[in-house]
Amino acid sequence: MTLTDSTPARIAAATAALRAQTIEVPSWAFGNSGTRFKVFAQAGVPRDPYEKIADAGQVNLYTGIAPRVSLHIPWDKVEDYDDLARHAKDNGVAVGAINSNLFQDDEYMLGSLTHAEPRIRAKAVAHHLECIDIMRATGSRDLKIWLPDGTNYPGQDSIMARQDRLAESLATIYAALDPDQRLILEYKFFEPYTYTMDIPDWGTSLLHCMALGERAMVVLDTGHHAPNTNIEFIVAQLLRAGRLGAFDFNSRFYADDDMMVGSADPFQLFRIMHEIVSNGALAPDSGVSFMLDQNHNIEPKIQGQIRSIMNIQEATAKALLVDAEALTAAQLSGDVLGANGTFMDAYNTDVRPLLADLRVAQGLDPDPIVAFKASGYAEKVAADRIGGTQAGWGA
Ligand code: PSV
Ligand code: MN
Repeated sequence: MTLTDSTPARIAAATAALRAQTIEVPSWAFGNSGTRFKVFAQAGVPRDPYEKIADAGQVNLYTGIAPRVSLHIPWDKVEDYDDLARHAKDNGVAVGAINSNLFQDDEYMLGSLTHAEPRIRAKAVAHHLECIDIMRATGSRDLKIWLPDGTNYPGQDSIMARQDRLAESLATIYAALDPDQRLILEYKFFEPYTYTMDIPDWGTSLLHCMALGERAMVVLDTGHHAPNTNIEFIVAQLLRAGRLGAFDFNSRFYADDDMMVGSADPFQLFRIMHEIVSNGALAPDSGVSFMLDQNHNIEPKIQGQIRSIMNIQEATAKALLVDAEALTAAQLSGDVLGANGTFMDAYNTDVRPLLADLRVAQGLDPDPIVAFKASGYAEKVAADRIGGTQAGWGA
């Protein structure tokens, strides 16, 4: 199918929805990254949160749809958060979700929010109270928690007692939030622990969120499922429950690979965006925050973020071009092949001209990567950012 097969009305509606779409980028994507074997250093990588935010500003400058940057605490700790928020504004962006960190402290080896020792649980809770203060200073809405806790051996700890401790810790954190702030809770089925993870799946996250209250929502990281999991089914379930708070978008082949969104399986990304679009969750006030969570190991950082954003835009545009009436009619009449054909027609449409036109209409270059490369920013920061310590995964 080509674009000309879509009605002008559908194209106009798709364009309007694409104009309103926003995607949040993670500060940690701009630092050096790698695997547990090697972290590769790249020229021009930021040395502090200010430089990370400046790089995030570049992503927004060329795509026009990345107006927020998520921070990770303590990696992005600064003296003056009002000043950091001002710096973000000067760079055309705002502070997005504040991510807590429970995975880099020796005392958390056997757990943080679930630890058997009350003193260590209190320390982990206190870290979140600090994150909430940072949210107040930066104007951030979402406290994002990924819980790395778990066990490696059967019998190592009580599965039930850990859930009870977790529920109590989360309730204390939730109670400290302001009325306009949310707690968004991520799940992951394995890693760093191998036998149990304390929040391994969307069901566990959802149960905790429901016990906490309305402003607790689930975060779906696309890399955090077993191979072949039907992620769009989970998206539909969470939307139905009104508890899909955010995505951490990335792509994976084998494990939690954290690669560019849509690079491994663009069709899966389209299927996810179809659930979003067809259930009205693309609207800016839907409560679903679209975030990236990636670490670029071998590709240039800023371009990697731009590519991911373009991939999400393409999947979204295709989902917006689905002939919803024809699809519903085929579904209701039991026309299996017709329904699937309508779905695939949209997926197989080349939407790149539509997105290029949209960018031009917004005063942007039709190709954000070409424009970024031509700007000379990468060469400039490589020359300027000499000395100091480059930010890396974990700093
Ligand atoms: C954990 O794998 C995770 O997806 C969480 O979102 C963390 O905060 C992030 O990665 C850190 O890279
Ligand atoms: Mn994540």
